[in-house]
Amino acid sequence: MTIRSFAAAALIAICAPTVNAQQPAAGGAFTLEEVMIPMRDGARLQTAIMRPVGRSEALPILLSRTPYGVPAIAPPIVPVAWKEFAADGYIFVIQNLRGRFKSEGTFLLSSQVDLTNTKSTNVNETTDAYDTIDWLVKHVANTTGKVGMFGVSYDGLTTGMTLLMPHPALKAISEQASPADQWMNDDNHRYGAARESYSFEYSVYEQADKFKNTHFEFDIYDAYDWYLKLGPLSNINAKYLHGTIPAWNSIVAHPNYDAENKREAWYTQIKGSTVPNLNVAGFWDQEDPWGPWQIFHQAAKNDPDHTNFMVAGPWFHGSWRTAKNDSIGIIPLGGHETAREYRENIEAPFFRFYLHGKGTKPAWRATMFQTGSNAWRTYDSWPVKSAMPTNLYFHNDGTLSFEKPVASSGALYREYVSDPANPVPYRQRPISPTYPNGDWRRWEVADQRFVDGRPDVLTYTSAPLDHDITVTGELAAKLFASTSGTDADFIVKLIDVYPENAQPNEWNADAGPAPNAYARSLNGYKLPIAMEVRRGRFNESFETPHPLVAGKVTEWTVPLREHDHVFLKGHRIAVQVQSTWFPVIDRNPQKFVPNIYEAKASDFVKATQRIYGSAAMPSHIVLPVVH
Ligand code: PG9
Repeated sequence: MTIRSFAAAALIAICAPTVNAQQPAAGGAFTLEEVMIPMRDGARLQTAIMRPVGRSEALPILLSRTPYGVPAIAPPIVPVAWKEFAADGYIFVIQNLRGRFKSEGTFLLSSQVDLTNTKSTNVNETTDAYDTIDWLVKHVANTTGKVGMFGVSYDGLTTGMTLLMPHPALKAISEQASPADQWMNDDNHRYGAARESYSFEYSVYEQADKFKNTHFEFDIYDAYDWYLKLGPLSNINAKYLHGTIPAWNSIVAHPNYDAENKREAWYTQIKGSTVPNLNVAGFWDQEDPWGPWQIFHQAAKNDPDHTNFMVAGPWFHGSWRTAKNDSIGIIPLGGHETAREYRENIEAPFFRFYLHGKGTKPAWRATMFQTGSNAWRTYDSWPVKSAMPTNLYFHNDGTLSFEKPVASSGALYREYVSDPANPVPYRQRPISPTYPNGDWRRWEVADQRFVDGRPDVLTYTSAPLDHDITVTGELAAKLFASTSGTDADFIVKLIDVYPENAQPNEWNADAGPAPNAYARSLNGYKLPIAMEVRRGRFNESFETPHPLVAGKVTEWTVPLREHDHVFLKGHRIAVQVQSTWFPVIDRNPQKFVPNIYEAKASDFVKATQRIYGSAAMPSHIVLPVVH
């Protein structure tokens, strides 16, 4: 979650303690009025209405709906995340979702919408948004009657879900990092593999206490150790939650892609681009990197007026709402302040056009901040037609190249032993809790050298590139792999390896590096471009898990999402393959059990994993290369 919304984060930070009702600003930037807006079932939702001081003309409304809390006092200054909106002028409205803080009703932490049920008791985030907009245009004075919605993550989800039944006054939305299907990807799972640390800690964060965001208290400093000591995932309820957190109970009650999980995949009900929508995704989003693309693609199926847009950039979860975002971790972005540039040149003009009727409609279908080249690119179609799927092959000597392996008498595979008792950490230890914000938000840009040399991580590395390789579109890995067990995970990471001399050493050679300076260099940096896990039990079917046949080589597809990156001349490309990614992904017992969430400690066993790189079984990455 982290920078999930300016509403909860930036605004709450600057608008300290509790005030209700009318709050005239004392020289501040906004006035704030708190109202309780009634929904169709009678529940009333706590809503803060903030009007810019000194703007007497009728203004459109920009609404956000959040589970994280609304500001209690008027913002004294224009928050960074709203700065580019200020000149145009909007009435900002932020609402707590039902069941959160003072909002009445029950917070289900659910994306289910049944549009066939029209009873007034059938309420969900789509109907609550509809009812809120209806109330706002009827009751808020001096508006233009036009409403926009935007928000990051949960606030992006509540924004995106308006596509299913938009109120006529809703003229434009921007869903940003919205989850689309929590079993298939995004916060809680990756193709059915549980995101153990995130989904547990987030469920507690949002459902332990209606009136606050709760941090689970770890009694061991390194979360890696805490989760390892925990043992099987069933111990979360057995030892800590005791069935008190509904969202967690629901996750463990539905391990497969069953009807309940499919109902949560709300985006499949999108019939087309019903409201102009600016979808926003981060290439290094540690929570919801996948949802915005699915929403974009689903709406694109029926978009005759071309009102469905995609933007992506070098961002972690919501970092396009920070002041600059001029680097990702220590990787500079060519002097671009990508967050400010996005808001100034894309987001503000988008809402200006649809809500103020000024400026022009975007002429493009997709805009990306392409990394490597560090440049904004616009595309009139996405996927980009000129991108050619190109295979990058694994070789058994540990190299990676565009040449397919040829038949030889050499080894057909490389192998390693995966031990659930000693899982590969997903980031450098000690691992901080997800909340409050520690290193969590940046872990996907961390230098992957931290696992080099582990006997349970295979690395393949190319020669230095003799020309730039531009990769624009959807990536995937195809593995030919076997396991000695009857279930297995494979994690694939595609990595951009910086040259050893990427930047001059910062220190005086005689004096030696300053404390911690050595790790702050780009020299030899292994930047992950794409990473994903697949769980073998779901290779044949997401609905019904099947055991793998021990020793049998099968083809695995590991989707690696959509990207826009240039591997520069002189860099190398690397791939890492491993079978644990802990504790962000729960451990696979490696022995087939009907339900991993009910596995016992004794079910977790070592397994030997083989990755083939032969002429007949050529494991590879598929890159969408643009020439
Ligand atoms: N990633 C968070 C989330 C969104 C929707 C559902 C569950 C979790 C968030 O940052 O809001």
